[in-house]
Amino acid sequence: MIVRRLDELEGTDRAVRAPTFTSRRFLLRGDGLGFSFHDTVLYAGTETYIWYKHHLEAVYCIDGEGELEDLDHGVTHQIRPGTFYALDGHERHYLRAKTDLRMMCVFSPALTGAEVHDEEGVYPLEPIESKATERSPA
Ligand code: 9YT
Repeated sequence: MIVRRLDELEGTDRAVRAPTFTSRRFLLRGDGLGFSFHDTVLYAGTETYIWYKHHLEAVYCIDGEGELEDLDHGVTHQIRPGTFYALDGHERHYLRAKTDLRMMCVFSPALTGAEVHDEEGVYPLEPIESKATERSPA
């Protein structure tokens, strides 16, 4: 059994920060479950372009307001707490956060934690060196 707490991930390489979001990885490929599990917060007022070419992802919003633009199908969905979406077609999409948007995410196959995120349509990530709630200047 694996038991982890969010505050234990802070300051480790499981907590990463990008210009538009921070992501805390509870499970990665090395944990051996076959999927990864992430607690991601997209920062208020930001837009993130994402294309997971090699992974499937399921996402559940637990806090905040935003929108998801599905570029492959030309549809925009509102996101609020309780909204779930699954990228079962590797859809290219934008995530826009009106407020801080907290999303619980599952990836299959599991992310290793060492992906080059440019290939996935997001910016390079860096380990968080202090608290996960701190942000770099926009
Ligand atoms: C909302 C969303 O797509 N989060 C993805 C997690 C992120 N790519 C990570 O952990 O690096």
